[in-house]
Amino acid sequence: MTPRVVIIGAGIVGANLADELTTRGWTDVTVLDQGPLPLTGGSTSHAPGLVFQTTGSKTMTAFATYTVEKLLGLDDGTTADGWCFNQVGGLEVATTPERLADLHRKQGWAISRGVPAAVVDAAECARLHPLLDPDQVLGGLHTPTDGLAKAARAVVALARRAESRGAVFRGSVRVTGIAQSGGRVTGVETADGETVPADIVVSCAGFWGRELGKLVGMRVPLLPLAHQYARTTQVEQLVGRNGADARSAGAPHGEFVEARLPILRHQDADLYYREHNDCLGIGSYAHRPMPVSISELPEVGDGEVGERTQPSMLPFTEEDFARQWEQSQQLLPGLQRSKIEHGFNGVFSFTPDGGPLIGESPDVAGFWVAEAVWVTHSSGVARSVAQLLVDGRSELDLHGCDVNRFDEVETTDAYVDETSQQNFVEIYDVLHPLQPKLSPRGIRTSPFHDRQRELGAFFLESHAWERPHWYEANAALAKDMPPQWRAPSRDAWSAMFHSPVVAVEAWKTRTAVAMYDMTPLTRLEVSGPGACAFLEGLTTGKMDKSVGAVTYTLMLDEAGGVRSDLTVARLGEQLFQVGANSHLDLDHLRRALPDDHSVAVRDITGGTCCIGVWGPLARDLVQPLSGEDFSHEGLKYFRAMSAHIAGIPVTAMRLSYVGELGWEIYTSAEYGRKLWDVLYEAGRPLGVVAAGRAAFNSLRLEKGYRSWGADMSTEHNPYEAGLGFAVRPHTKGDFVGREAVEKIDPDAVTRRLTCLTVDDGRSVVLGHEAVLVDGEPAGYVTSAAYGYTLGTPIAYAWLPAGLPVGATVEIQYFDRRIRASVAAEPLFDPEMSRIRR
Ligand code: FAD
Ligand code: THG
Repeated sequence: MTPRVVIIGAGIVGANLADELTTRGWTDVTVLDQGPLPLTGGSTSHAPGLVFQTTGSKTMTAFATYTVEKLLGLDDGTTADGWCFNQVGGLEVATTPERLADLHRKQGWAISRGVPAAVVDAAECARLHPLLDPDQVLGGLHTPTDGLAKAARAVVALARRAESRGAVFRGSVRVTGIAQSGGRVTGVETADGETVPADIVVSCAGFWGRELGKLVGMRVPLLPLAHQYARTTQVEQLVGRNGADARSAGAPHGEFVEARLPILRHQDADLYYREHNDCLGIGSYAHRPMPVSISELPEVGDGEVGERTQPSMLPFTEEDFARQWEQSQQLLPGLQRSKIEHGFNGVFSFTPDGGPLIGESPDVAGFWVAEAVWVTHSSGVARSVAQLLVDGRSELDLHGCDVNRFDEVETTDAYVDETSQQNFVEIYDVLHPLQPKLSPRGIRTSPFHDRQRELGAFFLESHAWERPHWYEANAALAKDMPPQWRAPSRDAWSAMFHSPVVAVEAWKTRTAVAMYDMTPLTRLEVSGPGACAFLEGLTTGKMDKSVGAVTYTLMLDEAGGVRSDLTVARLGEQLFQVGANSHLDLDHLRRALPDDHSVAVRDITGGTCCIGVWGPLARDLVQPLSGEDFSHEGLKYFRAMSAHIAGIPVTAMRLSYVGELGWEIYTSAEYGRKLWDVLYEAGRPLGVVAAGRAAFNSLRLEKGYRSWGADMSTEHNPYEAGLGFAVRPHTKGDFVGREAVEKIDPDAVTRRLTCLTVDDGRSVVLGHEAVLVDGEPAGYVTSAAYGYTLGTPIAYAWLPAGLPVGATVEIQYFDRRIRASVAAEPLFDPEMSRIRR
């Protein structure tokens, strides 16, 4: 007996999920939709189905690649027009040099993920897509495996396959409630008063997701927005090329295709194009964001079949399209003899960070969501959800997709509405990896914020926190900085959101002392009689140590993938403070809590603050302010103690992500500003500086410290990630992932997180670039920075194991190939002489 699953929504996501679950033998699946089947009136019903596979996210690309593969294989072959994917290729054109450069960057993402792609010149663009005026474009990115998904047909084919294995699809059934008992779902309630029993409910309700979430008190952070799609009248050049009368031996699927030209993106004008037989479809993101209120949508199913109103199709607002039509005629001159035949404003979902929403409600067990998913990613998302349900884990790293990745403030309607609209506006923009939101800003500030502003902090934003990236005040110190600390000048791209001041902050940290605001680091308190055993069961290290011990440890999943890396400080017999990576860690710990109430977990980030005081003079700064013993013996490396600093109660933890002597000094929020002032004043004679994230990131890479999410994730085991030292099964009992990691031979891994230094000593890369070995794509950069202490740019990259120290590789940076060498790590202070003294 497999669990009874009810899927809400028979769009491309729900249908794919029914297919993926039944393939895995979970056959008790019921799919309910408020609309009629198969065209329910949701976003899928009219989706033009362009599938461009490559984005900045490796996981999203993998989702898309699987969608292509799966839909290509979905042709049941019984009819000439049974195909579900028309692999016409994708072409993204550049009309500005910035865009052309960005397409080179994208080409690197593609090839590092096994998607063939090439940047081609204007003539080749016009050869691939003869409607293009080559004089309008500078070049383009051609991705031959992209194409058109026939989404509505795929829904039918997937439903048929799932039904053949036992799934049931029911149309015109509106879900109005979720039945629960003891914190678990037991079924769904319908508008007709029926209760359909369920052990697991998966909401695949698309842009209705927020409404469905409300039924269980879950905030689903998405915003429905309308997006314009228009169809032209007949385009002369297309007549006779496609459709039933175009019987070409080369037709990819049977004889009837609607399109042969590559799908086309003109991102500098926020436009995209596809053929519909001898007409062209045009999509526009150029207009103002048009948020949609669910209550104002037309009801499903009014009117005749064929012209039935679809709630996801709103009337076309012609005035919003006028300029885009002109731009289209300019790019594709053949359109000058055509008109807009009709159009609509179609509704689909946007989210605060552009990612989809996958995962289980934190409060109601068995209530899952898979929403804000494009057709492009639908099969991949469904596969991952099926893996989560059936196997307990997804092969792909989902941290950027998890519905629980947001802190509470990021799920409020005000935040979701504003950030999602901003994502609509920016959808085709060339975005720098560090580019911050302009708004909303200033939501979360540490108690040091006013002081940071006085010092000229340049802030970037993360999870609604303002985080100083560097401080302009330190520019005045540059004149005293020895020349070897000065970094070579950067190219324009890597110089964005960067300042030469960062060198000063790195120099001062390594030679004097610096203060780092660590407040935004997620801090959790785990307490209660069961706390120690609870943490033992979830981590790879020994937790049952003396009070005052701090442990760097990993949380693994069942397969040994790295779920997170944590610092765990035992502050009392039954009290632990956990330094975590994100809200996902809180979510994970909460789910794992024992039922007997012997453990409590809470997020204490908000009420507390932290300053990292690090550098060779850190002890000279802190000791005179305190009656407690901050000597090497008095508070050893990786130990914590309560202390007073100038009368302020603090917790000091002796550890340092930048690899220097010093402490993370925690206090509650109300003392924060005083603590900052006291330390800053006492540090003046020692040359203390406030230092920001940019120096922090550089120094931690010199020291070889990993950043979870960027450098490693659940896709990697600890040995591959260079974190085997934190796995200590001989010190403890059972823990999640133990069995899996014990089977791994640390010396036999096939890939490794590898430290590279750039040979020319000056080219700085930013992360996500492809890495080539012997000219072939072999991996990708995770994190990178200029290393000021060493005078070389550093990049960490996933690469095949076995590359010897000194081996040469190439990093593809835009259209350049930058030579780099495999280096022994850590690059800085491998003897730990800076920290242990
Ligand atoms: P839907 O197809 O909307 O399915 C959700 C279903 O849930 C609906 O059928 C709805 O009736 C049902 N439902 C909701 N509430 C309830 C309830 N209470 N009870 C029962 N059932 C309920 N994506 C691409 O990848 N490429 C493109 O080129 C592309 N172009 C687009 C162009 C336009 C104009 C639009 C509007 C969208 C486009 N998209 C594109 C996005 C894509 O269409 C959607 O992201 C995708 O179809 C969403 O699929 P879904 O299954 O999540 O949602
Ligand atoms: N501070 C605190 N908690 C954290 C971080 C932090 N939690 C999340 C993240 N950062 C964890 N990452 C690291 C990475 C490396 C170290 C600490 C936190 C570190 N490693 C030593 C090393 O590898 O040499 C520890 C070795 C050991 O186990 O003794 O210091 O910044 N509070």
